[in-house]
Amino acid sequence: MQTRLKMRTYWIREVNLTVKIFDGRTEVVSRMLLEKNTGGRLPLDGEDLKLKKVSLCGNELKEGGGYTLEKEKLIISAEALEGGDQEDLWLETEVEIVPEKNTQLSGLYFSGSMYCTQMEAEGYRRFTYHLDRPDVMSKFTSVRLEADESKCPILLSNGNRIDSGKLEAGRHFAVWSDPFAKPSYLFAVVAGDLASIQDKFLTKSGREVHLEIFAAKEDKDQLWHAMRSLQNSMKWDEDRFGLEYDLDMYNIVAVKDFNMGAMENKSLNVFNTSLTLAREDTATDDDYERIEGVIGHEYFHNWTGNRVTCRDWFQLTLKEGLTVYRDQEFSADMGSRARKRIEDVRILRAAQFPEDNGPMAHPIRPEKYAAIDNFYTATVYNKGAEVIRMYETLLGREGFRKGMDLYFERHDGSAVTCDDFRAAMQDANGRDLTQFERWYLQAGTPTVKATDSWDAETGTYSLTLGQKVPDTPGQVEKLPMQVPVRVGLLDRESGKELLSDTVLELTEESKTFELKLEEGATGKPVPSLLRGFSAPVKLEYDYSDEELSLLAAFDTDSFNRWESMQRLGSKAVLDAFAADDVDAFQPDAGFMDAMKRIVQDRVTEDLSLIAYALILPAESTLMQEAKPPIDPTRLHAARNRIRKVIASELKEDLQKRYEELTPPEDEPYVIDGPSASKRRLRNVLLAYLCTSGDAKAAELCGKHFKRAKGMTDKLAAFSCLCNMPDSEEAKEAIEQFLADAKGDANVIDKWFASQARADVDDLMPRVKKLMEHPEFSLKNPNRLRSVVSVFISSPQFHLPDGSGYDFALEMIPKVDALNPQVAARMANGAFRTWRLLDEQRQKMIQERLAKLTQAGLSKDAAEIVSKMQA
Ligand code: HT7
Ligand code: ZN
Repeated sequence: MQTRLKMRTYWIREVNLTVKIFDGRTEVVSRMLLEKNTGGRLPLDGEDLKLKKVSLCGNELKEGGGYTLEKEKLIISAEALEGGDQEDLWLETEVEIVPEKNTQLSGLYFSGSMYCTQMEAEGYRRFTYHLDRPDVMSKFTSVRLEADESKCPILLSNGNRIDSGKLEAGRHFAVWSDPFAKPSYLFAVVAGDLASIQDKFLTKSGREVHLEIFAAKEDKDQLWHAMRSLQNSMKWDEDRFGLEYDLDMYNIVAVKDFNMGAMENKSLNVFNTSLTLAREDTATDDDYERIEGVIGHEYFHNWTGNRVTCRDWFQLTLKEGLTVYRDQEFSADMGSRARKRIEDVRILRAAQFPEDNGPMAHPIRPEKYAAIDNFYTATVYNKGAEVIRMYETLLGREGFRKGMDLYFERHDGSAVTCDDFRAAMQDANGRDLTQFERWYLQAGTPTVKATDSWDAETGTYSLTLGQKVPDTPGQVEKLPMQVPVRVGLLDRESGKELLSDTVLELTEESKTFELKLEEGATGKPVPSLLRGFSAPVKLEYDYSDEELSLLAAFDTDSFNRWESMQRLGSKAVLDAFAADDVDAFQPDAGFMDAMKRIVQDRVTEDLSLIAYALILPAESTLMQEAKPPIDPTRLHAARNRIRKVIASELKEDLQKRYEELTPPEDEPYVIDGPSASKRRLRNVLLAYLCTSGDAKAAELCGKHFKRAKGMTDKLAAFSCLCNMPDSEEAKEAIEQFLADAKGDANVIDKWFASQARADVDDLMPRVKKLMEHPEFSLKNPNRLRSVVSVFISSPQFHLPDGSGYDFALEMIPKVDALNPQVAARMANGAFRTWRLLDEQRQKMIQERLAKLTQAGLSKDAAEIVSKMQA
């Protein structure tokens, strides 16, 4: 268990590598220039390495005479290190590894047409011996790659290619040199038979950067969206933060086997193909947007992560929270800011709030970990981004920029902490941000409770805000946070704004603010609270349905217009959930009227905002709002019931709007924001029109499927058809979709995922059948996620017979034997909400967790299973 930093005895200032790739084995020779820090013995990290030779300043060391081997450590003795008289201390190690057998996808591994690396967080130690920690920054002056030229014509690493040439026996080499010192986690190698597209970017100071994106040959025509996204990211970072690219070359490689989304290795990003490849018939509008965002994210890391990196992995949010914030801002500027904010908060609520409220709850700067890979979480990333956003809310956009400038001025080229970032924000703005540190220290989603009063005589509106940070495993009795609460006030009758955007700063447990209206009011104003979701908290205020309807219609804050509809929707579902007969439940007329107004809204230009207003809160979000113990099957039925009532009572309006949005057959398919929003709304309407699951619904869906010109519409119809699997239309579509995929892995993943999340009672046997399909594989994380992880987050996973839980019990050890990182995520996804469930399900899960404890799991999976039980 890591809880604090260990002292370093030496630094590694320079690295020269020779990597010789052969079929079935790879030799890695690492020459490291050491610099004494405290002195003493030098423990180097290494995992699954076959050690061939160790030498120091040209003299071979022997085991027991110069070095010892311990579990996952090569220890160079203090005597050997201090015994010589050379000025430069060059340590050389020679190891052999087998990338072809590396199913963990950490270190150097083989994936289809290429060898590639994934070093973050601790993969470099699976490649060669090293001080594998982010504060050890070294110049990789010479990285020589050798391989068979016909199998691996492309040889890539970080920085610039400084030499290349032919060798004997059909082999060739390339030598790369990176002028920037970097930690080992940013090192990368790619070798394979790849195709590429090329373009360039001229930086603001006139540097011409060669841009190249590589992929398997058959995917070459799906790379242009990634290229445009990269160019847009480079321009945006210059415009918004004054940050310019610093090398002459920027390469991206798309790989099909990858544990996460992408990796920001210096000048050689490696991407999951699912976040790189896009063509209108293979990728949805959401995919296009995600790709743009992640290309931006990895590019932005060049400054926030690479030029300024983390002192240790506890500081992970320093680079990840900040970079997510930056990619969110980039996407907001490229598309619609209002829509992006809603999307980001939807993700936060669906993925991070459950984490904060479950056994894995941790502060954005975790206090301890067994496997750091388990802490690449929604808390570190998404809540971390919200924390960065609060600096901006508190300091203003200009103040935030001043803080960023000072941060780079102070820390460029070093490995620092979250405190250093906070200090830069504080010092650049002359503000005391001491209390703000609590956002880094305390886990759990704070609750902010608002109450108010109105003095009609003096026209004074008083708002009292109280906060509470909940207890979380291992953390109790927390201190008040510094919470920026953005508010406005609306007139109760006309909906007119009486007080425009004002940021209140809540620093105590409770405080009353007296707000001065900008205009006369007809009665007690209606507060619009936490505008733009100005802090990652749960806001409690006793809104009436009428007040929510008023906000939904008139609030000038687009986020709170959406939020009001979410509150109404949530209330409707939870009322149905509590009703004696869920299937006969009738929601309030006020809610139905508000829904009707939204469907009939012909004024709002951004159709995505209408689409999102019509979508009820996700089940994982509702799970956080319902009172435990919760029967998830009943919650699912309650949400479905409300959807069905909307569909039947508003049928004509839904149908009319759907038809209005149906494009003429000859209309060309365009990929841009307004067209995507149009499709989004039309597809939300389609899903409502299909809730009945009857023959008419199947017919409509079948038609939508056949007429679809791009993947967005095709997948929307396909997903609905998977909910009616016995219809002829569905059977036909299931065959057609797979045939149309023509072997494209991303499309086949969609085919699997839509079926694995279908809303059908017999989902479990269907999923097992899907796993017998020849295209299914346990080894490819995307494919595995598209079936197993998707099923595990479906309501059917919780069927009362426990078959879903048995399935997880069977799958987790199987996957763990191949890929611990993926297995750990699976275990987390399966069981993290178990304490919210009813007694019977809790008991069933406890039994499975106890069995998993005995299953000899990896460090990654074992940490999750043990936390679940704590
Ligand atoms: N910084 C990257 C993290 C990452 C990663 C972490 C653990 C295991 C595999 C991984 N692949 C990528 C991605 C990012 O946040 O930019
Ligand atoms: Zn990142």
